[in-house]
Amino acid sequence: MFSNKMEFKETFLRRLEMTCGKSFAESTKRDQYDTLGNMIREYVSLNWIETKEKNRVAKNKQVYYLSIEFLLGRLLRHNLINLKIDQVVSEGLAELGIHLDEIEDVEVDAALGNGGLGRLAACFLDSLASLNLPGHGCGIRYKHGLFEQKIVDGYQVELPEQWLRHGHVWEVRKADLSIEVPFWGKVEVSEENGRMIFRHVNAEMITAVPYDMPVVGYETETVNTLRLWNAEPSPYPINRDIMQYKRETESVSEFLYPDDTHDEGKILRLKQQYFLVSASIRSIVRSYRKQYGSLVDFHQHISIHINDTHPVLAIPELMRILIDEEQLSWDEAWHITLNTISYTNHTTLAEALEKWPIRIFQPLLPRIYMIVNEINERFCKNLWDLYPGDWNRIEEMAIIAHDQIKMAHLALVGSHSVNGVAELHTEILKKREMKNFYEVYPEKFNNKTNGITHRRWLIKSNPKLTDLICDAIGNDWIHKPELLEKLEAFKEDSVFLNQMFLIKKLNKELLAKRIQDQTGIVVDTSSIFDIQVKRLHAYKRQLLNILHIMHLYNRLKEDSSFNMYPRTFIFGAKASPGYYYAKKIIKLINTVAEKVNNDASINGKLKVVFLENYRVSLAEDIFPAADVSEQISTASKEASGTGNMKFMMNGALTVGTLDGANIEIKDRVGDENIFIFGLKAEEVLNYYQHGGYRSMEYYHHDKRIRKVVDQLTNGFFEGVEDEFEAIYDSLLMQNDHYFVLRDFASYIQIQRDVDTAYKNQQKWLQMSLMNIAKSGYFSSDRTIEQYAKEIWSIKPVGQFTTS
Ligand code: CBF
Repeated sequence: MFSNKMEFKETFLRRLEMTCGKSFAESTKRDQYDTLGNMIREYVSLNWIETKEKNRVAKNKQVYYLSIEFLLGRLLRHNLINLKIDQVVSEGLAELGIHLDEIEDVEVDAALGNGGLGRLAACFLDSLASLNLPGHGCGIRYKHGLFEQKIVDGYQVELPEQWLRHGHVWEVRKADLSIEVPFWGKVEVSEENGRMIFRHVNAEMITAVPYDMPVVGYETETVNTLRLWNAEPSPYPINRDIMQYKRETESVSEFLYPDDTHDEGKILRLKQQYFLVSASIRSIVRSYRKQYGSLVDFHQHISIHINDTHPVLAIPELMRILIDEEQLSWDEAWHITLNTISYTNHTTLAEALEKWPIRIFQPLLPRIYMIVNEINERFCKNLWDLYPGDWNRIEEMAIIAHDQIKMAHLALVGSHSVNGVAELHTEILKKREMKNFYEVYPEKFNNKTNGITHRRWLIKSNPKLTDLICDAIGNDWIHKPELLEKLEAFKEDSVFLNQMFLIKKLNKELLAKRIQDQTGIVVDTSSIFDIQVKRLHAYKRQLLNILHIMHLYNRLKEDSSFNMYPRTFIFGAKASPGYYYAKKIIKLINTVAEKVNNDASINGKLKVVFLENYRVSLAEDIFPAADVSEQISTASKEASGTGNMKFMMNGALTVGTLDGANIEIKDRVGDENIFIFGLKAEEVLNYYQHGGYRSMEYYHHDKRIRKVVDQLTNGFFEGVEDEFEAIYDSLLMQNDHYFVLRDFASYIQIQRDVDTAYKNQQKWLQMSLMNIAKSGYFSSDRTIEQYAKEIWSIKPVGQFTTS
């Protein structure tokens, strides 16, 4: 399409006129964005076709990553970088008087996910393509992604997100590949030639229409596919009000559920899950049959990964196809299914473990229910053989018990691999949460510590640091991120460290400008930028952070000689709309911000900023500007975390508990380059099991605690006296389930250590350097290589086009 700047400009101008029907002079930024986006999508289409063809001809084993969430963010710049045409394009545009940044700003984030789990799926897609691995995503094309957050008077207000309002240049609708997904109806059972035949009749069909997006690998010809399914009315006849049917149908892909840790318990959620699974598996099987005919070797050529339990119906759905359509025996079908499906667990939070009442499940998915029931019966029978007479154990482990279907149990039984997302998390699964299952299937359990794509989270979001690294150690680390370790050699190089300092300063200035534009708050860029950005949840303990800020404020007010390095505390967090407590924390952060930021007597030593509508594109500006990364969850609660890795890769130092992947970060950077505090997981779990913690004692014995807790309700925040009662009660009346007060003293102390450390700039920069140098392990390339080798057995194909 173009191979140099001149050609690019010519093509761009021609295409702009042709697609928008306007002259260049008349064109808007959106016209320019659409033109460029379409051009780039077409630019990759030959390789897209070629990749599919290569996989088909070579009969490569493929993996399909089924996920109810893909938190993609923006794609324009990311694709330009991966194609290595970002420079040609930005220079070409500049010669036309267009700034690429401005065009990029037109792109709305594709926010089809809530947080960690969805963003992980997006990072994995990037790594799969960049490593030339045949791996594709399957998800839902929600009309509205995660809600847009506004802060009004300190409160979160939710607005529907509208990413498709202007269309989406990266997708291709493939209506000819639509799939009919059946719901409701009943199953007729008959016997024909000695075989049981199951017919799902009177079903109501929903048409799943695929929209494919190219997933472009870095410096490679590989272009994989992300297939998102759109729910549309089916042309099949229905016996009911057509308008109601249309509304109900479309609602299946209308909204992303705005929570990844609570089971909303809605029928629509179950519909979404089966819709995703059924459409994806039927379409995988359809193309498989075209190539191979029979499904007997399916598992040799196809791997299906389920990202948490949301797509777990993949297990009975594949069984259904193999038995009802392919006419295999139960045992044959089970062998294929088990060897095809693998499962990742992302959390041990009880409220996230999905359970469906039979009364909802059975009528909606009658044939699938029969299969789940059969799986359960066979499983319980096996358990009986293993543990004769141990009813309690069997009842606890059953897939169906007390009129409910336990999705995690189905996943554990029907997958050949079960992995946690960080070492500690996997150990907790094995030793506690899934102990019974681990005893039966020890060979299934394994760990795959999460990772992040360094292409988005370093190369794209921090170009200056990227250039500095390349100047210092060359470019090889881009393909082998563990080579970032070579940076260690610059630990004593004051010129290099000073450049790091200047880059951080520049990134802080950019963020400061954004803060001022968005909130009006002026922040001091020489202060410590101390940042906590993630979903708002009690276990993530944004409360601990804000109570500590209140404590610092108290110190500054009480003691004019209190010496602290100026700090800017920055928050970004969305609370699930129905999560009352989390919303109160947002209000508290904003209330503290209001008070602290407007108190001239503290001489700007403390600033508090809440950035609204935290999302991928905002995160890309935040991570590069951070000095301190807050990873302060109650130990044992955060399965892994991935923000911790993004901060580290951009040179921020972690203040964290020994939770999730923080532990592995500490193991790599060493105790001297991280700030660890608080209870350990073992201690927390022992408290939960045996009791012994009384938050009231901490309140009474530590006057620093008493002061901040009392301030929640004693009128310290004028006009909002009743606002924070729920928080006060959670800490004292409900015995502080997340150990905020228990960890408070140790948190104050570690924050003093941060203060002292930052004052020694040279030392701080060395610590920061060590974090960047050791971050290569946390690239999702390493994680995906492990999945590819140890779970999916897939191999790279294709070759790099350039060096
Ligand atoms: O594994 C990715 C992330 O998933 C979660 O966000 C999740 O279960 N939804 C966990 O809470 C994170 O710890 C984890 O990093």
